Amino acid sequence: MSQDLPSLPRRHLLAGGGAALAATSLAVWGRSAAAAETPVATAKPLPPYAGWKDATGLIVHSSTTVETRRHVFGTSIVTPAEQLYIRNNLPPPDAAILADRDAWVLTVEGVKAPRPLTLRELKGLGLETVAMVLQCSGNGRGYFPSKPSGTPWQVGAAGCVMWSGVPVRWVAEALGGVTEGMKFMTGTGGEVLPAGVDPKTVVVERSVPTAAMADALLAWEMNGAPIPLAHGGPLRLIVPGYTGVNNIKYVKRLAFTAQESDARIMSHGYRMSPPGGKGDPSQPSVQEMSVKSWINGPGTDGKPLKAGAVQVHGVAFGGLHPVAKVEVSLDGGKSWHMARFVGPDLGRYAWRQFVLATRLPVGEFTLASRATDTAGNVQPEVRLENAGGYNNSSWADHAVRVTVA
Ligand SMILES: Nc1nc2c(c(=O)[nH]1)N[C@H]1C(S)=C(S)[C@@H](COP(=O)(O)O)O[C@H]1N2
Ligand SMILES: [Mo]
Repeated sequence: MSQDLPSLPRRHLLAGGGAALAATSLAVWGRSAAAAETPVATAKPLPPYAGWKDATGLIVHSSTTVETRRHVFGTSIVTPAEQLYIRNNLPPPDAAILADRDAWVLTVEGVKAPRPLTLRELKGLGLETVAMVLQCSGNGRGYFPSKPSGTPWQVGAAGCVMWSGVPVRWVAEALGGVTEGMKFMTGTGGEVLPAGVDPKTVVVERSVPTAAMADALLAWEMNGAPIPLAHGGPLRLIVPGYTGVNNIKYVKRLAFTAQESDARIMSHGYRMSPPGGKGDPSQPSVQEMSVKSWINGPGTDGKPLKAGAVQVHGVAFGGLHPVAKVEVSLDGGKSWHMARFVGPDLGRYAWRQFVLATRLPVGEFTLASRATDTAGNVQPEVRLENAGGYNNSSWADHAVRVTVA
């Protein structure tokens, strides 16, 4: 079977060992780039700050990058904290910052009456909940044949999460409103920066257009519990519809600014650079998410799939626009069938679960899904090539090959 995996990233072969890898990947691989998962047996351990997570459901790429396994995504919309991916650009702060959560201080700038606010004060200013797809800009990078540097995420650098907190616009109002001429909302992470380097080159600081403020939250709760350190507790900026990096963890500063942040992660990071190129401020920034879907099962867990009735299921979301419909193909995109949405609609920023009830006879099938949003944007067949491996929404790359016995 290994000859069927020509484009498997070499690092996976080295990490897994040929035999173990072939055994676990028989049932699942993408069409244009192999999607074999790292075997559990050879997995790295979870980092201590995330030791409470469900190790068997996760691929640990490094101590700061942990991915949800495709077959582990459930069918009831919300991604449990134990299974949610982690991405830290810097080591997370010490857990001591959670000892007295309410004492956490956020400085707010670019408003008429700027002043620091404690989390305790923020809790008094408003309360809202939003269900939101949190997705790393590089989710799907593992399917780029060009093997861009960065974590080779497959589908699992994403989750649908419930966040509770105070709407940013109410915080701004409480401080006299946003100062005129401020075009951006800039959040700064509270990590301790390494000594001896220019802070601008390492700080996690991102700017989004102030329009994003309409639905943004300063959140202290995730899926019904205080936000764990791994996910940005005690306080996190939530910017629905925008890629993961804009959702600043351990947020210590919120500023309405005339210019985008000049931190390197903003000016050079997360740019749509031409293949072979490097990020620079003239290139488009990776910001709003675009319409995307993928199939999560059946047949993605490495176990043999029996012929007969199946419920082909997955997730679909639209970025700034809600998802309107999802089609499923059982033949690699030659023909498409309308899928049905499952379960409640948790709002425009949540993903929808979808299902196609069908029967699969003995054979090999390439299952694919293609979502369309309410603005008419259709998930593309082909990825937009770029040096960083960002924004992969190609339905072909996310297809899964299943063997029915
Ligand atoms: N302070 C801070 N916020 C951050 C990051 C970080 O390194 N530091 N990483 C960003 C990136 S790139 C992503 S994809 C998401 C990951 O969120 P999660 O680890 O809760 O899944 O957080 C974003 N917010
Ligand atoms: Mo990310």
